[in-house]
Amino acid sequence: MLVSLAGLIAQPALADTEPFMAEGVVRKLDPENRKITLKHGDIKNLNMPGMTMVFRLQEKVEIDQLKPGDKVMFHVEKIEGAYTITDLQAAP
Ligand SMILES: [Cu+2]
Repeated sequence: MLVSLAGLIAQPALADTEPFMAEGVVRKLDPENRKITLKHGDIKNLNMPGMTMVFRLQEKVEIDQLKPGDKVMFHVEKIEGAYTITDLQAAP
């Protein structure tokens, strides 16, 4: 009883509902084309290993405060065939 309860609590209950935030470092900013190049860690919701690549930015995502070298946390989804960042925050 206690063991199974502990097992339940240990499960990442929010994993299916909370968007996965990947880690990244800004390499290049292209605000005119709404694109950003990031060196990123594992993106678990896309089964993507770490690499450096270009992402599209959803309209609401602001990058005005960013500069190359900044660490960020971000959520990306494949939208209309393009890897699109839907949420991006400066990493603590
Ligand atoms: Cu990638």
